[in-house]
Amino acid sequence: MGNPSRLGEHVAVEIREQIAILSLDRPEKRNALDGGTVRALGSFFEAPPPGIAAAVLTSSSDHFSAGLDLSELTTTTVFEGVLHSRGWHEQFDKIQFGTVPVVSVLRGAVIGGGLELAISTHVRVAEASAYYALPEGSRGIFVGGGGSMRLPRLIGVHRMADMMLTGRVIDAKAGLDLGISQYLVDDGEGLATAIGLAERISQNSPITNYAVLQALPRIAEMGPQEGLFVESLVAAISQGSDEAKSLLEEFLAGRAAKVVANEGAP
Ligand code: 1HE
Repeated sequence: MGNPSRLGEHVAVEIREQIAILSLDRPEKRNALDGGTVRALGSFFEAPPPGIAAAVLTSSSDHFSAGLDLSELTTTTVFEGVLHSRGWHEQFDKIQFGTVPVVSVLRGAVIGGGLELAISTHVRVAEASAYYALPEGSRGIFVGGGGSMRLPRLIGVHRMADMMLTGRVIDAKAGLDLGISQYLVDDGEGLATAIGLAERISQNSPITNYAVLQALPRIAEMGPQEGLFVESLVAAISQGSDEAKSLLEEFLAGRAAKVVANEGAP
């Protein structure tokens, strides 16, 4: 059974066996992200409860997040603005480069800092209602939660520039085609889909999941020869684990699941 509790003021947490379900829960402000919420998310992923193998990040309402709580920037100095943004970087890095794979459920507004949070997660399931925008240009600000580093890697600098310059809103289908989400489901089906994916992820060998979170994004940033060498090291470390040996033996003895065509199709 679950045990809902809270993480800071605006995040509900439920633990279901090996899966942690975190719900942004500030519907009256469309899940606008204040400093306390960003820090609470980072603290959770910096030191997940023992036994948690995967997490789901969702929303308790119709919107994932309207982005930065704009009321926080009205009196900040330039230097405070730098520290504010650096704080988001630190917390979102704890998600992307943590130990627990995170599946997010995107619906309604996924805007500004909400989009930056979403793309710090590893697998994104969009419901049909999801839409993505970067209205920073119209607010006189710039992305500050890692968007200029993460989003161009997903959709390209030119598309991000278009979103910021023109205020273009990307719908859920276009977001799937661009890679903002990896899955697109009907409204109301996101959470069940995400939990199913998290359960599947939690059955993997922990060392493989760790390598996917820690090694894969780093290798992708390396030159080809450096990347290939590091890949060999990570492959050797993973295959050397006792768990890998027993999983390989299970397959060879005909006791492990086979790959099934079309399994997990979006
Ligand atoms: C907010 C915020 C917010 C809503 N900060 N309070 N993000 C934006 O520029 C998006 C701004 N929000 C919107 O465009 C709309 O609110 C929505 C499309 C998301 C939803 O519209 P709607 O009609 O359902 O709700 P609403 O009436 O606009 O908002 C409900 C309340 O939430 C209202 O407050 P109230 O006291 O009048 O009830 C809004 O003021 C409040 N609210 N969004 C603060 N974002 C690390 S850098 C990242 C930089 C960014 O994220 S820039 C993008 C910011």
